[in-house]
Amino acid sequence: MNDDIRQKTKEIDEIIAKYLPKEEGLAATVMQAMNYSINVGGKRIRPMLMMEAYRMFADDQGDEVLHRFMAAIEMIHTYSLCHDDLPAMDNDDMRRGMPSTHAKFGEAMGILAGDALLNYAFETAAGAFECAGDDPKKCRRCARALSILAKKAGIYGMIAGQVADIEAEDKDSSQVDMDVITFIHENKTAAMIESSLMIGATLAGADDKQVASLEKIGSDVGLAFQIRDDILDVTGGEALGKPVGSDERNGKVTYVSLVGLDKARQDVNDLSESAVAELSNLPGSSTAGGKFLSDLILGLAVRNR
Ligand code: GRG
Repeated sequence: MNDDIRQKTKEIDEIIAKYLPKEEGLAATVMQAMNYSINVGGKRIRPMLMMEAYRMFADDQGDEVLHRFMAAIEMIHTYSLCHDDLPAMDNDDMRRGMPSTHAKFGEAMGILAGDALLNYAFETAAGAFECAGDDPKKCRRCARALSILAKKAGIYGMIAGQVADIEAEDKDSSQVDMDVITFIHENKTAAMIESSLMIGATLAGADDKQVASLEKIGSDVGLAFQIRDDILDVTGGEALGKPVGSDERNGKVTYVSLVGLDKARQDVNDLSESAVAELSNLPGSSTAGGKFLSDLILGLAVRNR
């Protein structure tokens, strides 16, 4: 990790920490489980993409409105990991190199912590309207951002991808072709990455065409990110936090099992280059935010964790 990324990650951790619940009262256990699952680590890619997309289109560094959405997207991402690790889903006891939430707090609390993170994400994001005050332009941007957040995490986004992924596990492997795998990746993984970039730009006042362009960039980056994840499952990576080769052991059809390692690596490269090319057409691509984003996209293509 380079110093720039380390510094940004620290900045994001401090922003997220402002919005985490206090562990108090009779429901303190669920708050402990929420905070545990967020604080146990994570690369903070989604809030990082959001922050830099904002900075590409705005003159300022972003205020509480942006910060609330950054915290919200990480809460939704963390909820999805909490639930994905549950016995009914992937049944993983380890996440980010530590016991997963249900392994540490029990299954019921693992379910509730995920539910609570999803709900608290929207509670946190809705608080942005208070910060926008009477400014109609800011309120309109908040409303658009909230709608992107809800849609991309829901049945036309991440949940759709998870449903298709779970159903694919019970299918004969011959029925799981590239169309199915692409649908899963586009929704389970890319939707939240698209949402991060789109929300950052929306809050900064980007127009519809620019936001659509960021959606396309997010789609390419998201697909590349997931293919890289599948590659790392085969080749191993530094501090992956989960056993290597789990997809193959579980008989899972993945991008790599369909096209092979070499083509998968090439596709990660092509998708990342295409995202950077699209980014370079946007105003703001030569700002600090724009440059950071293109470096980040190229860095994610070769990530080892
Ligand atoms: C339960 C609705 C629901 C969805 C679960 C996100 C997800 C969908 C499942 C997790 C498993 C997985 C491999 C998802 C693909 C996206 C992905 C690679 C997530 C991991 O994201 P990172 O690498 O995680 O950003 P960190 O730990 O760095 O935050």
